[in-house]
Amino acid sequence: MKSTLAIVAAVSGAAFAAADWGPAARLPDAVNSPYYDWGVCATADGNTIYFSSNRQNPSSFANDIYYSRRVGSSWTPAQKVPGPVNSPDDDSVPCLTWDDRRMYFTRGKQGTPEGDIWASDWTGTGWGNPYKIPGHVNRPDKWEWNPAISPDGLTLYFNGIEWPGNLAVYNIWMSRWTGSEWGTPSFLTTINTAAGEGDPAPTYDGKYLYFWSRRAGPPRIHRAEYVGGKWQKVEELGANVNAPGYRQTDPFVTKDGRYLFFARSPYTPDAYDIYVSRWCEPAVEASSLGRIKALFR
Ligand SMILES: [Ca+2]
Ligand SMILES: [Ca+2]
Ligand SMILES: [Ca+2]
Repeated sequence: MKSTLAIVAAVSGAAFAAADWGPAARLPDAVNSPYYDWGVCATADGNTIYFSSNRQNPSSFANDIYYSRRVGSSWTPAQKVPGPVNSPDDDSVPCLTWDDRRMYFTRGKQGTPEGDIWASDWTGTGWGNPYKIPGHVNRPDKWEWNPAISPDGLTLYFNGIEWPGNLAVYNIWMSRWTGSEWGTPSFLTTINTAAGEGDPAPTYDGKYLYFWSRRAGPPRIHRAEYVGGKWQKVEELGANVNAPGYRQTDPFVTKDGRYLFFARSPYTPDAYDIYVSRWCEPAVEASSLGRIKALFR
């Protein structure tokens, strides 16, 4: 990843590395199972994660939504979200609004062309009865997958799977809240390719949209920058996140921007686990810092 700092370093000859995502750690077995564990997001304080897993239905793709809490340096054993969020169908890929008050997720019947984005509101004591989101996002004949919500709660990003207009099976779409419903989705032309893109995740500062792309082979995590009113300047994350020989999907950056959760699976067996990486600032030498400040004056 190139950054302004890296360019400055090259110019000034200072000895430090660019800011980047650090080496990724697999979350412990309290969270991960031998089956699919993926579709991860976190609460605003970064201390509770929600994710989907098919550990109770490993022969099918009927996932449920689980949560785990960080306590110090460990994580509590993952538990299924109690109440009506989980059903006998596939309940997957949750995301939260940035005030933690609403959960969006995908619910669908395996073996049918039908999967939709649902929402559940926090009642103060638990997650309430889920409902299909109103408006023009959910098609009756296709799956809508992996919702993600903008910081203001008014833009919904998602995968339209095999949607008319796609360049690949998976591509990223967005819809804006009109005041009463989700408006007609638009295709993210500046990001999508014929290789396929998925699992959009905007950062809270509004600067980046993380997602996976197959543009360089197997799914790897990329990010686009919001410049001039468009998502563009797509770059692939480095090898700390995109490990050679693995697939990387389901990125989520915590509200404070310090942690990147994502899912990683070997090519075979196909069994995703959840990982986390921390944003690392370079160790800047005091003398170098003086030169950098001089360059920015
Ligand atoms: Ca389920
Ligand atoms: Ca649908
Ligand atoms: Ca797993």
